[in-house]
Amino acid sequence: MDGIKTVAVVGLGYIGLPTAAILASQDVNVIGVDVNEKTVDAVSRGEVPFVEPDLETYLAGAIAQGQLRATTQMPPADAYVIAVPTPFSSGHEPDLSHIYAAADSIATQLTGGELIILESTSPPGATEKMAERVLGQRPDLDQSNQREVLHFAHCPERVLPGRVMIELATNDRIVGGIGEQAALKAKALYETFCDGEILLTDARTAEMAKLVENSYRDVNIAFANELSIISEKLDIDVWELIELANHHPRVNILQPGPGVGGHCIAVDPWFIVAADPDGAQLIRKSREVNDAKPAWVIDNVVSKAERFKEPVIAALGLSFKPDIDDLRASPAVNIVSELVERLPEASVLAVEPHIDHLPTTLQRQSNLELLDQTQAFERADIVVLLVDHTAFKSIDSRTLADKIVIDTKGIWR
Ligand code: SAJ
Repeated sequence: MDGIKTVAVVGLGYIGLPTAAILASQDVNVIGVDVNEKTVDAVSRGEVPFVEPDLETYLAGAIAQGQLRATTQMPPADAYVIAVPTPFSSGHEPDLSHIYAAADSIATQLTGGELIILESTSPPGATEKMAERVLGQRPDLDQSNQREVLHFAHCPERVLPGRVMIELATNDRIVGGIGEQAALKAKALYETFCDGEILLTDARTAEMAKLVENSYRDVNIAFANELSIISEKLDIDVWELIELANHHPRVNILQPGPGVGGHCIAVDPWFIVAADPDGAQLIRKSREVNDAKPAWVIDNVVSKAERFKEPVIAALGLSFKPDIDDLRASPAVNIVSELVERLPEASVLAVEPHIDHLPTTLQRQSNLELLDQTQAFERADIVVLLVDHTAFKSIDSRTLADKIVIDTKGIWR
């Protein structure tokens, strides 16, 4: 594979760790790098610090066979895959500090000829900026007018949490090189484990493609969320409405919910807005529509709670989407947090089968408990369904008969 024997995967999170594990399952020597010692220790023991089907099997095999090791120190390697977070600042501007920190650390190890791939979701131009930064620190390796001495590429990840190990192997992959040689080298690396088509382009287009995919989904969820608000006013069942409209051969409306969460779809569209604030009208508005949905749910619950002196509210689900334990940027967490603030006389009973303790953001609230479904249903006056976990779908409708039900995902219709 084009002289690539050792790959350092920088950032052992939800994307970096699965990528490191799948690369190690091929004939590649992989070094996982993370600034967090606890993560490195867990990975070294073959433990996955989060829930992702099949990942533990891959990881345990790779560690046992000596194909993968983890460290906090940036090593020399033939290729680097950077998968660090790219959050946005309070003003919705992309924060590239983790990418720059990784690039600075990589720059110290380079000898020439290495491939440096940025996988982190990034605003257009980020890979070029990263390359400039590395070359700025290593002018000895900057021979841009002659041949490519270092190779830079952007290869956005597009895997769905919960299906990561399958989608890493089967999804088509966009590879954007700074120069054709970089793109071809990166393609050869991904071909070791990816059976999907590998599509070559330049780095800027690859960056934008990733942002566009998630914005497409965000805009379409915003459409569904707007329909749910309009339908409520018009006394129409939005779930039936969408199901009927989707029978049209060219209509495919997504599902409304309590808001859009996670670290991708609720973040990436802002990178396009930041890149062209005047042009990105629809993309910005969709973000605003989706971000406003939790407040709409909260107002609904608060108005239903008014008839009780000391309402007991069961909140079903805390994760940002079904059947995972990931609570980051979850609209359900925000809704529960706001409900306990706004209704101090209420008891809020959170039910989340995928966790065994409340996140720190919720722990201090005295009128909030984490309970199992049966205990919560025994006490609840109001049941608000926030996540369509499979476990909730089989709830017997008779247990809901004497409760006020607010079903934000339409699973009990
Ligand atoms: N959601 C709805 N209605 C829907 C679909 C989703 O309200 O019809 C909500 C979910 O409940 C969740 C949020 O949207 O709160 C995002 O969930 P998701 O399943 O749409 O997406 P993510 O964030 O788990 O993963 C997305 C995927 N992107 C696309 O489908 C275009 C995934 O392929 C990307 O790799 C990932 O973002 C990423 O890392 O960027």
